[in-house]
Amino acid sequence: MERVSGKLVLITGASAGIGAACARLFAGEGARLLLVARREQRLRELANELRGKHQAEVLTCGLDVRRREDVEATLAGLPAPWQEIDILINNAGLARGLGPIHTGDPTDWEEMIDTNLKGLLWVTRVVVAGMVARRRGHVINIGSIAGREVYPGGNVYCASKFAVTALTRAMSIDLLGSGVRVSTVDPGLVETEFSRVRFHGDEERARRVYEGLTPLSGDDVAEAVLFCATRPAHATVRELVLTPTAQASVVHVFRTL
Ligand code: NDP
Ligand code: 8X3
Repeated sequence: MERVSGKLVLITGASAGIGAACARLFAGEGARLLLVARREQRLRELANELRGKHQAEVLTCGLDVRRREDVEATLAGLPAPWQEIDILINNAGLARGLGPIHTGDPTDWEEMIDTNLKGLLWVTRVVVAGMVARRRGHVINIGSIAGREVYPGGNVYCASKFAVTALTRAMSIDLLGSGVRVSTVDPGLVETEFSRVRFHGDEERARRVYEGLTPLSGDDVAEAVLFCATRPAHATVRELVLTPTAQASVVHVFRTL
């Protein structure tokens, strides 16, 4: 088994949900953490928690992954001990809206494509170049079952996550023999801030998404990410799909209401 102790792990979207859960789990395993998101105050609070609980080494960066120049400048400007990233967890992402294609808001569409697809590319381009030069590293994308199946109103969010699936597979081919591993963890329903963000702060509508079933937690997904990160060097988890037991597909969900 590979150990993550002492490894430098970059987590995008670490201020909430799955990203924050990954930060807590990897800190407990002794990893060094580079935490990225727009809400820097939240990152600082999380960093203080992890330093207190685990004596973790943590660096936080307020960064919007949609801004390519900022991504490049931030990563290029990291202090020397924080440059050599061992594991990149591409987690920053969001859904906006659930309307059909003819009434969808193009601003929402741009936000999803700019974050879930282009943001992932900007970060990956820089980080993977360093990994290839060092001949070691692991990219773990957080995709979704929405990147494998579509559902009503999922249109552009699904397209952005199908793109992540395509990129995971393409990167796996491009990086064959480079010493850099590529995995994707594709969850179903996870109760985080995701639905609140999707419905622009409508708490009641967000709550109903998880009504009548036990959804995954961010911690459940973090465990799957850690599993990918700890396989022995000769074994790579390519694609790991994790759903609540009450979910068989994007639309088949068993609810006790
Ligand atoms: P949350 O809303 O709880 O967390 C999303 C994280 O992404 C936040 O930390 C947010 O930080 C960050 N983020 C969003 N936009 C940007 C940006 N432009 N730049 C930097 N960081 C950004 O949702 P989840 O934890 O559920 O989502 C994490 C990932 O998991 C996403 O890629 C999502 O698509 C995926 N996923 C979620 C599922 C679910 O049911 N919840 C299921 C399958 C996949 P900040 O706002 O501070 O920038
Ligand atoms: C999030 C899961 O089914 O809400 O990627 O799209 S779903």
